[in-house]
Amino acid sequence: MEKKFADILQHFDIALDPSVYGNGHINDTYIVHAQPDYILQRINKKVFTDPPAVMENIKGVTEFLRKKIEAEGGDPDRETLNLIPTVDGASYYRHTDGEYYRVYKFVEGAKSYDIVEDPSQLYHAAKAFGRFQNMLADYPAEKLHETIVDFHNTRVRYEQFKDALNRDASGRADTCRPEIDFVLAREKDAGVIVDALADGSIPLRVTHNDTKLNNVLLDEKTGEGVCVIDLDTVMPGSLLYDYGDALRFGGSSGAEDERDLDKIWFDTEKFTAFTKGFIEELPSITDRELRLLPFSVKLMTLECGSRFLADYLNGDVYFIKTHYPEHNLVRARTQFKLVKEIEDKMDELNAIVSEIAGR
Ligand code: ADP
Ligand code: GN1
Ligand code: MG
Repeated sequence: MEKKFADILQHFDIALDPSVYGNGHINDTYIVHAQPDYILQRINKKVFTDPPAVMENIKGVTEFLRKKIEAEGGDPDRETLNLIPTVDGASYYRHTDGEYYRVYKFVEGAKSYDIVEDPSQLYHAAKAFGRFQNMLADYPAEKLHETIVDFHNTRVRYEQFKDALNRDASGRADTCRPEIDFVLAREKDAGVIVDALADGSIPLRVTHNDTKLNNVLLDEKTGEGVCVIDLDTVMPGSLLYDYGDALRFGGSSGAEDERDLDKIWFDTEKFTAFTKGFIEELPSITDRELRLLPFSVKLMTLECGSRFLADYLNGDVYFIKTHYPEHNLVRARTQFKLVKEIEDKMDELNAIVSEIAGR
């Protein structure tokens, strides 16, 4: 084993070899095969500039969830992430390399998916995200650090995109004029959800904020949702962020980085499955939130595409896990294709929501 990992794991009282694991864009994840297995993660401190604050949130949230799951007769070792403390009782270890490491129990018998194989996966993912939000409904929001400021503030995101365009640090703007114009033409959408939160017409809730399908583990046998993971961005937000972001990813016919745009469309069957599961678990959803559900999918998809495009213009400094030079541009293109599709299908999507909700 590389000496560094041996040093780090010894602080968690683990003496085994880790190997690279998973397909997250942000942290570096390793699996440690043991009895039981563990997940070791290096926190991306460029993205999360205050890792101790991230860990305080995760410790608070996972302990809170554990108690709720125990009270409901669930299995707290599988239905929430569980941090393994260091031998000193801390929730993370800061190595002499200046990096922050954490260890979780590996959730056994469950899997995350990078591509939706069947709409029923979305139904089960939606129920898991809905339950997650329900369980955190009475979490003291004031205890949460804002781990990435303005994470889903789409107006700020729009300004960040324009800054990236004006700087054009990579000199790539000329290679993506149609994509740039696509974002600029949609400025008016940026304020819709932030304004509704600000004027109180939709409630502020404790939300996950990064609900892509590979951030929920589904049971390998039953297909049911087991555990919501990737809790770095749990913060106060809107239910629409979680719903919209999940369908941005899960409602697509293909991979986030599919190069052939003919293979990318927005799948109403997947939309229906997710919407059904989400509303079943969150009957308290307000009328205003309900009316904004389809729009939120468009806006979260536009936000994500703008972030990929801004990062392409910035020279791949945030989404650094690229496999070829245009990778972030390719990712942006799939998002914009989906935005266009969602715009074209908006009436149909609104009708599906009304039908499912019965209001
Ligand atoms: P990132 O922030 O980089 O997306 P994640 O926390 O989502 O990192 O972890 C990356 C992947 O590792 C997940 O998509 C999942 O497949 C796997 N994973 C993470 N934590 C666990 C866990 N406790 N048990 C099983 N698999 C996990
Ligand atoms: C990142 O960490 P991961 O891979 O689950 C990103 C999300 C994006 C997503 C796009 C903290 O999610 O906001 O929507 O990539 N997470 C962060 O795939 O920026
Ligand atoms: Mg993840």
